[in-house]
Amino acid sequence: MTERYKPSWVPEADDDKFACRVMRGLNDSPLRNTTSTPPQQTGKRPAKLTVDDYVEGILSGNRMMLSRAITLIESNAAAHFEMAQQVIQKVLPYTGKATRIGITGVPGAGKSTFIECLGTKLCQEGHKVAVLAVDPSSTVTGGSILGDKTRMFTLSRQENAFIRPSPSGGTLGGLTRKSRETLLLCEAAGYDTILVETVGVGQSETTVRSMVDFFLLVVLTGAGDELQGMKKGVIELSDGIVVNKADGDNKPKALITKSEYNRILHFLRPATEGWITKAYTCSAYTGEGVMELWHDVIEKFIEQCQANGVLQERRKQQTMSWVYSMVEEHLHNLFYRAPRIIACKDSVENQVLQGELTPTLAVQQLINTFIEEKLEPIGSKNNPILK
Ligand SMILES: Nc1nc2c(ncn2[C@@H]2O[C@H](COP(=O)(O)OP(=O)(O)OP(=O)(O)O)[C@@H](O)[C@H]2O)c(=O)[nH]1
Ligand SMILES: [Mg+2]
Repeated sequence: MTERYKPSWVPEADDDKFACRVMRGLNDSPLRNTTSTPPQQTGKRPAKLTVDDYVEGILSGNRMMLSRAITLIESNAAAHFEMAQQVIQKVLPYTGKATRIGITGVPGAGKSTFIECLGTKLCQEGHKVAVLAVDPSSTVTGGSILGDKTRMFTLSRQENAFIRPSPSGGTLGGLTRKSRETLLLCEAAGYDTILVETVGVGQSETTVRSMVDFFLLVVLTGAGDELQGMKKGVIELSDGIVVNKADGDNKPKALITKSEYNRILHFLRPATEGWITKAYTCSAYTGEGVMELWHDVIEKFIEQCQANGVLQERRKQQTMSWVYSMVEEHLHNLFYRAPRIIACKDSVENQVLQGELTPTLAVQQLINTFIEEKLEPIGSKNNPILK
C-alpha cells in the first residue's frame, strides 16, 4: 500500500478525523527533478528505480514491480519508452514459457466469467495465471472496460493471479505493442498461463490471435440468428468454440447450438495445421465443462502442437510479423509526417486528379521526395517513438 505522511501543518487536536494526508510521490520517473526537496523530510523516499531493479523485481515474481514495469510500457513518454525497452531486452531470455490463450466473443458472452472460473481453478491447481485485456475501444474512449477486477473477484484474490486491464489511449498499433510486451513481462515474472480477453470489436480478434497459441471463441445459444450475424472470419481464427451458459433451462439449447457450430466448422479450414476445431459447451457460472475444456482440449492442443512443431513455427511467425508490422506502421508515420511530403502532397494529388500525372509516376515522385528527406533517429523530436 502507498505510504502516507502528514503535511507540515496539522490542527492542534491532531486526530484521525483530520483527513488531509500527503501521498508520497513515486520517485522512479526519469522526468522527475531529483534535486527537488521532498515536501517533508520525515521518512525515507523510495530509491529511484533502475533498469536492473525492474529486472530483478520481475524475475523474482514481485507483482508490484511487474505492475510498475507495465506502467512504463504503457507510458507514452520517450524516457519511459527507452527504459521499458531495456527492461524487456534484459528479461527476454526468460520469456516464451507460458501457454498463451486468447478469449474472444460478443459482449456479454461470458468471457470474464469464464476467465474467473478457469483462472481460479488453475491457480488452485498450482498454476500462475496472468489475465490481460485488449480492448480497442479504450484507445478511443480512453476508458478500459475489460479485465475489470471487480468482475473477477475470486480470481483477483488468488495469490498466483495477476490481472491487468487494457491500456487506454493511443493507436491500435500502440495497443498491440503494449499488450505483447506486457505478455512478455508476465512470462518473465513466472506466469505459466496467460489469458488474454478481447471483445470482438474491429481488428481486436486478429490482434489477439497473432499473440496467442490457442484462440477460444465464447458464444451463446440462439445459433440461428447468431451464426448469421457472426463473422465467418472469427470462427476461422478459432481453435475451439465454447457455447457458454449451458446451465438450467438453457442447457438443451446450448447442445443444439454446439451441433450447429460443429456442422459449420466441418466446412471451414481449421485455424491450426493438424488440429480440428470443434465446438463444446460449458457453464462459466456453475463451472461445468470448464476444466474439461482445459484438460481435454487446450492442454491436448498444446501437447500436439509442441510435438509436431506447429507451435514453435507459429511463435516464430508471430514475432516476425510483429516486427514487420511495426516497421510498416513507423514508415507510414514517417512518410506522412515528412515536411517535404506535406509540402508537395497537394500539388501531386492535383496533378493526378487533373490527369497530368499517372498514379504510378506520382508514387515515384512521392517516394523520391521522401528519400531526399533528412530523417532523424527514432525518439527525436521530429521522429517520435512507436506509441
Ligand atoms: N447463466 C449464466 N450466466 C452467465 C454465465 N457466464 C456469464 N454469465 C452472465 O453473463 C453476463 C455477462 O458476463 P461477462 O463475463 O461479463 O461477459 P463478457 O463476455 O466478459 O462481457 P464484456 O466484457 O462486456 O464483453 C453476466 O451477468 C454473467 O453473470 C454462465 O455460464 N451462465
Ligand atoms: Mg468481460
